[in-house]
Amino acid sequence: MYHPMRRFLIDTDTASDDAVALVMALRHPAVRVEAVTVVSGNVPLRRATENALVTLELCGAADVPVFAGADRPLVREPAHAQWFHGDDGFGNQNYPPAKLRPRPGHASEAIVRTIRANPGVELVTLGPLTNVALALALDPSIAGRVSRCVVMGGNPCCEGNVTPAAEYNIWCDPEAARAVLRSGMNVELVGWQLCRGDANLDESDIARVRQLDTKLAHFAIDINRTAMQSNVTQCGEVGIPLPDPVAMAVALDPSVALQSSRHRVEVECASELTRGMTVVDRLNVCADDRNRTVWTAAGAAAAGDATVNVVWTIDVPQWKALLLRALGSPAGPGNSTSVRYAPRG
Ligand SMILES: [Ca+2]
Repeated sequence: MYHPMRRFLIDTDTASDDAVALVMALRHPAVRVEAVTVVSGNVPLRRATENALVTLELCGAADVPVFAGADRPLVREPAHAQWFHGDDGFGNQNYPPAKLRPRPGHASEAIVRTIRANPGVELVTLGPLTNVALALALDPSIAGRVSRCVVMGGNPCCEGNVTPAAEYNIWCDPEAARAVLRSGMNVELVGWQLCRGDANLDESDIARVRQLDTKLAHFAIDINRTAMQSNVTQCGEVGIPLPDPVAMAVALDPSVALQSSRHRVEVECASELTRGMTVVDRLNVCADDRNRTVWTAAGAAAAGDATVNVVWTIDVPQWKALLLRALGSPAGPGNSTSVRYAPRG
């Protein structure tokens, strides 16, 4: 179905679940990560960049370039979530700084460059969409040059985690999210609601991960210590919540998404009450001329024909199997277990 060596570009506000998603991509034998771009989000940009570098170093992926990008949303004030992930975003594990350093240049430029150099690259976004929106502003043609863009974000047709109406990544920078969803990029939306309940790592899952007894397995559990406590506070759920790795599982193996369908999806940018809400046109009312003026008033007319592939259900055992496979591999050198690459400039 796919070329043996698929190319990924990952944008991340690297906190505890992002790091696990990075591990999954970096250790996948059929994936080459072309670049990691970092955005302000769950943690401030500097911290997120450091966390990405620590994760790459642990995976022996020193050849993967890391670029720092936006240190705040397009027009909103920054709003981090360190209460959820720990002050360092990594469960207050106090890892020493990485020896790796970010490459010069802004993440948005790196996104444009990487996509233009790798037509058909698969873009995976694990944080607010600021960097991707900035990249689209630099070069709108990149929308048509990615084969897909898997977005961890939104809460289609259900409650959110920041407000009852919105999920963090979309709420944090709704203008950026709207720009991406309207860009014509082939977006697959993996909403927060898919990453709750059974998708959490429960106690037996955590025990299975620990039993792998690899550096990566212990890292994945250790850095999510604070997030596990916060999950009880936020949702009353006992277990480690891993939204970004769930999205990465869908990215790595599309069959993890059991049910999905294409719809126009709009992001609320004007309301205080529902800022960042992902509004899904499930009944395709925008195609009905009688509704067009109403929908136009909501600002969707500018969206053209862009639709989004909304994932509604996932194969939970399959997502967890993918995770265990990634964490069970030794933290050896290279971007993959089987292929080494020359350093990149
Ligand atoms: Ca994230």
